[in-house]
Amino acid sequence: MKVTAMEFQKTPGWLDWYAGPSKPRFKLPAGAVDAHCHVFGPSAEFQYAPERKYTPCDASKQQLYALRDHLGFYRNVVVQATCHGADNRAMVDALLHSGGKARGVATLKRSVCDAELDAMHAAGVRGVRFNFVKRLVDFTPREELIEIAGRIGKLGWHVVIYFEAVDLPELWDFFTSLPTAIVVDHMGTPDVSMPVDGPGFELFMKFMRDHANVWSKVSCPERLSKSGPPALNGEQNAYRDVIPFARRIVETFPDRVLWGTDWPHPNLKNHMPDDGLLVDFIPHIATTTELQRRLLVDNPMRLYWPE
Ligand code: 0GY
Repeated sequence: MKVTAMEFQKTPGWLDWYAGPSKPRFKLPAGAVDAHCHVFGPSAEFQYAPERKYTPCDASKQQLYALRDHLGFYRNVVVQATCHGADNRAMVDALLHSGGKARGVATLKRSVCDAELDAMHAAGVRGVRFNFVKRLVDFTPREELIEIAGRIGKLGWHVVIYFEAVDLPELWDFFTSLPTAIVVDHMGTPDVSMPVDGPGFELFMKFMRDHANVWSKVSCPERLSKSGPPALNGEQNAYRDVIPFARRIVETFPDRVLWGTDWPHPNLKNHMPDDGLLVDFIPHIATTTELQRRLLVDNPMRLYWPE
């Protein structure tokens, strides 16, 4: 009997990533790092996890690295996507084929053995992602996460956390008990229709202010914006409602911020961004060459390539 590869049907309404992105007008500093991006499959080689909450289109390492070169980045941090569960093979394969220009963030279960951790470290993994976004993952007991954080801390890795802003109060004690550096995805997903000095975002600012081990990715305007993309807004105003939030974080904590494209942009419902225009958003949130260099080069290098 002929064995055929499992075929995966994209989640209905899934938006494919944008082929043919524009060339950014903003010239990235030499050595810039795209510190948040993913690979999906390709599913014929790296199957999607049975427990996944969505089935994406494939987005390969070759396509990711072609985008890197097109946009003018030099390095990537490839973050394990939830559609692959704790099967990190696609992400690790991308690191191994990057010529040392990519590092990674894994998803782990407590069953992972030390030899697997060592192999991931050798491939370039430097962090583990704890995801609390309920539409993306099932619940993992806190004691399992604490155990994992203790183990990866010994390797010098950090914890990346992804959560919805409304859940920060409940997660606060857990987050602040973690022994490693902590990197928050997408600014803790603020509601950007609320004031930038309102209680919701003030709580996030306090989280960063009171805990010197907390970093933030000032990423995903396309996910957070309610005012919308360039086509709706005119290029100068693209994602304008996100600017005060990102700029406040960059200017208050210039040494603890990172930026990433989030390519291939999982789960966007309304529009798929042109990654070139996302790069052109950077000077709106990091307004000086000094801030841009820290955001795009110095900070990610300190965290992912400290050697
Ligand atoms: C992101 C955001 C999302 C998804 C994932 O791993 C993932 O599936 O990260 C999302 O749907 O908000 O950071 O890419």
